[in-house]
Amino acid sequence: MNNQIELYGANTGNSLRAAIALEEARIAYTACRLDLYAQEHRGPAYLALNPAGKVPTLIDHGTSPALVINQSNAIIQYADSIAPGKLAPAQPGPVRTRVIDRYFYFVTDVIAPSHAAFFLHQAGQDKAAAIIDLRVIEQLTYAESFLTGEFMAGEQFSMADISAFTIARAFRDRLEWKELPQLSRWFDSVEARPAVQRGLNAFKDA
Ligand SMILES: N[C@@H](CCC(=O)N[C@@H](CS)C(=O)NCC(=O)O)C(=O)O
Repeated sequence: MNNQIELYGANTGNSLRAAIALEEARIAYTACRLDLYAQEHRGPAYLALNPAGKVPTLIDHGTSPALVINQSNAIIQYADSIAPGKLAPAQPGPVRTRVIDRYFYFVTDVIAPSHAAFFLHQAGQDKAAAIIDLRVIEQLTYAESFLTGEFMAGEQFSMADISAFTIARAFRDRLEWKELPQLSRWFDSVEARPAVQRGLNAFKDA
């Protein structure tokens, strides 16, 4: 272990969201890649850290006892708490509140239903999954109206951009980009950020 923080994950939206947050917050960490196909997330060692057998999981060995976080969005909140000002304005106030507001829009109105559609699809309920996916696309399309500034919640990159980017990336082949000039501009600029690229590569196959 090189760093006091380890991030266990795989090449999935939830893991990448956590990795991008750590990169953008400039928090040193060691990425520990799990092979989901080989069921590494279902082995006893990992289940002891995350009994649900899901990725990601963050361990901070710098606390006593070591802190274990199992939710990607809680990892983003933790990154914000230990590196204030990088993922949202450090001071309470209207700008920070707008960041949180937009962040939760993507978490609850876009990412959560997309997970539900994924499970419906896996259960063979393709018609129901398609209805929810359509709703996800509508909600992403609506985000065009958020982009009156450079980023999702104004002029500063924030956790709202991280939650928005990972789900927009998952739906990139299904969005009408030509009708979404602001979203298109925003997506390209977020994707080009060095920290975002490092996060996207955190769990790539060796
Ligand atoms: N709410 C959790 C969801 C975690 C989750 O569902 N992870 C998926 C990958 S995106 C997973 O581990 N799937 C493997 C499995 O269920 O076997 C979070 O945001 O971290």
